[in-house]
Amino acid sequence: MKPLHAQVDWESGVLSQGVKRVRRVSDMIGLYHDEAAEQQAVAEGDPIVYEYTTIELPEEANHVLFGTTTIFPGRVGSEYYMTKGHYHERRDTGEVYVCFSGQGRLVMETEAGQTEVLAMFPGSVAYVPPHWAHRVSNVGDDPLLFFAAFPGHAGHDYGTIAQVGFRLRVEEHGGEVLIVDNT
Ligand code: M6P
Ligand code: ZN
Repeated sequence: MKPLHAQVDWESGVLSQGVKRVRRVSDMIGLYHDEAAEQQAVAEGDPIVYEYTTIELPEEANHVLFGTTTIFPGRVGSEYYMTKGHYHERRDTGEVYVCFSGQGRLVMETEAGQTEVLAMFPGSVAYVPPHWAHRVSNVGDDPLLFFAAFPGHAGHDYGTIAQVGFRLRVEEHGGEVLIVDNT
């Protein structure tokens, strides 16, 4: 294939030439801790939690997939708006995150039970090594925009997270960001 060129819209975070996907609270049922708050949010207009745009490329090991994500500010109960989060189907693949704007937390864990939380802020770069599940929460009052890149054959495994959940939750309590242990 030929090289390609795209552009990030700094306002919306949308990547030109990409395919945009929208995730609402109803797309994430069971992922937030507070089920009643989830149902209430869906009943009260089912807000958009995040959007992500990826440029469609071959899902092969020698390619690098990339895209941008915008997580809107908000909470379901005490829990900040977040991405679904996933392991890679191919566990031996990593990912790079570059934050453009906003304030977030990158929550990671391994199947062996290790956990890690890194702050995301404008200019922060985070590396998710192979074997770590990853999810991002927006802990600020503005949209959180970031760029991600990962090997083409990585694949997304949402099932493991849907079944067992993340060990850590990112919540607001008394105006503070709190990392709560689910286990
Ligand atoms: C980032 C990348 C993508 C991911 C997207 C949304 O852009 O990690 O691979 O699809 O965020 O996150 P999720 O797939 O967990 O909903
Ligand atoms: Zn990933």
